[in-house]
Amino acid sequence: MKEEKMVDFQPILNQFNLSGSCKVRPYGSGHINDTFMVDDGVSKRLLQRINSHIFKQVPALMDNILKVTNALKTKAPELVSLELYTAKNGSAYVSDADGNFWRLLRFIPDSISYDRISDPKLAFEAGRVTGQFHRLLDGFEATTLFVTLPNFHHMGIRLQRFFEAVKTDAQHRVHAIPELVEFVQQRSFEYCLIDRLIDDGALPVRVVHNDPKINNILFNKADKGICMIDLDTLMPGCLLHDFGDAIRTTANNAEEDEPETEKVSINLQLFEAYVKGFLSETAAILKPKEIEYLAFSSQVLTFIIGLRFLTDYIEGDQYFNISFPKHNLQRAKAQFALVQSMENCSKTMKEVVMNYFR
Ligand code: ADP
Ligand code: GN1
Ligand code: MG
Repeated sequence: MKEEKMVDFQPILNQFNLSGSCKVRPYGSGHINDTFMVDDGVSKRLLQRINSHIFKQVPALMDNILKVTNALKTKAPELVSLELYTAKNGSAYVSDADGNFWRLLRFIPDSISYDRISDPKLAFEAGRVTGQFHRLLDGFEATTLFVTLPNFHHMGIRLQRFFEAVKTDAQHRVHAIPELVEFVQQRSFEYCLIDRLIDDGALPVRVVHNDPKINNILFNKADKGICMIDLDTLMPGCLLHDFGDAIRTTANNAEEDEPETEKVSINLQLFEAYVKGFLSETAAILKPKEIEYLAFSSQVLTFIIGLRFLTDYIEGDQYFNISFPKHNLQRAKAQFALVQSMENCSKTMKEVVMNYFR
């Protein structure tokens, strides 16, 4: 848990031409940045402190966001997408006296984000919005984007870091979790399959969001998906990473950090609805290997996020924002329970995808 120093918002707001009399309050439930709602009595905006421990190259990160949002606007001007305010210095971000970077976002009006859903209509919309993002950016030269977090979804490298953390065991936490270490060991070869396909050049390089969890999609009050937000991890990459990570949170019968792991399982109805929404936009652009491994990617991404939560727990909770001491451990257990459930349903999940193409 972070020890917070009080923020003096006045000098930051000044740099965006906003008066210090705005009301500012914490907003949202993201694990990485700090988000604040800024209300001047007329309009609402979102001010975000970009996590500089994680994002070392903020100018390049912001440039990625501008490139992609501009491309989306050009392709589909009628659609809503993330919009940044320009500061007095002409840039889309400013810094404060402590060297933190801040940006100001247009608050998309009447929008809602969910940490968890249970309505197939919302799952369909989440799939449709994510698929639309991929369809619109198909053909965008992804390699022009900066690689903000190298090897973000590289399983081999995540596993290596995990096993190093287990060996070092700096916080003396490993003795209590042998079954989790074994869970990882048993799957470490199988779940490197997407790495191997990428290394073999079997999957196209696309613009990938890399963090399309349900909380990073906005909906309107009529349950229509509006757009994807939280674009910090836009990078050249593999579409399977977006599909798999989205399923992890969209089609889970429980919360990401559910303490009672027996409640965690894949919801096949939500899975099917997401698949339908996603493929309604992407069926024509997907390559055969992407289709073949779409369902499997759900297992891989759930496993890798569980692995990251567990590594962070073992290393002493340096990365993800947590709300209580064993939060990362609880998250990892819940993710691994979901992996197990997906493994049990893997044949059905693949059939759901393949049925769409029959
Ligand atoms: P984090 O990286 O910490 O997850 P996000 O960019 O996802 O930060 O923002 C945190 C939350 O703020 C989101 O989950 C969403 O609820 C809300 N949010 C972010 N951007 C917007 C926006 N442009 N309009 C409305 N709500 C937003
Ligand atoms: C983080 O920022 P947020 O909460 O949307 C993380 C993702 C994880 C996710 C798990 C930059 O996403 O990779 O999947 O938590 N973002 C980063 O909930 O590491
Ligand atoms: Mg987020």
